[in-house]
Amino acid sequence: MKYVLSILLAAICWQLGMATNVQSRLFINRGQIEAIDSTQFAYLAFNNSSVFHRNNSLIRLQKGDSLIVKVINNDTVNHTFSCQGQLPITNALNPGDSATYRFYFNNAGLFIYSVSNPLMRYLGLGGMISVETKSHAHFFWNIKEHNKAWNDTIAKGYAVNWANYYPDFFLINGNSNPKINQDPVARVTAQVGDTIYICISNTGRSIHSLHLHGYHGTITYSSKFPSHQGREKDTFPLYPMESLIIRLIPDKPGKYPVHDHNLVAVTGGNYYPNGMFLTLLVQ
Ligand SMILES: [Cu+2]
Repeated sequence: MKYVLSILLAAICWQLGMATNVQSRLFINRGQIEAIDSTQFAYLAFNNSSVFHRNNSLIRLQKGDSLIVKVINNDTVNHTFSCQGQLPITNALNPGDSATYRFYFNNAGLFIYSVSNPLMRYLGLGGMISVETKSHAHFFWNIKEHNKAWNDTIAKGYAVNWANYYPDFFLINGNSNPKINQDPVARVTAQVGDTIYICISNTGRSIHSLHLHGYHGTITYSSKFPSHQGREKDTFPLYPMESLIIRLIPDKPGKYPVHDHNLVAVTGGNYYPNGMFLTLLVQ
């Protein structure tokens, strides 16, 4: 009965356009990921279970919803959760500890959740929260880059000199080319005339400049440069911890590449193609 009532209430709220509580669980997991040359290296990710997965969980809500997120530290070191657009969190979670946070976003947009230690973010801990107002199709690109050897060095607690940082492994939602195209959250598929939104967060340490072939898109949101809203372009630089939303209305069918215009980012080690390289499929 209670279950039926809560479904009914949710349905009524939805009908009235009322806010709901979105619940999410984020486990901080430690694991290893594999590069195209089969080397394995240390990685951290926020996943919705205690099983390590290389892609951080994506959280989506409608503007007005509150987000109730339980963070479980399944790692071997302390972490302090952080979330853009919210007050700083001060309590660290010891290994095995968990805490529940309630967030409310006053504005629609794209926000990065992470941890306060940038080294741990570098190791992979950074995901996206999408606060939406539109019902159109949304695609999500969580972009990161790594120096594979440095991941192991940092994971073991050794220091690195960021002045000498040369990344050699590039990911969108935890995948590099060609696997990005197998991820329906990342791979844009649309019909001519559709309105779609491409939501991009740079959770890495380098600037990435993504180039859409075949189409121009309009920036509808930039977390770092609000004045860029309304610009219509085909190349979109993203600074570390910046998020962008691009509205695209494809005017012709075809399969068009999207890639990082910094060409090292379409390789993995010395392998090409790899890295941040996918296609848009418009029919
Ligand atoms: Cu290009």
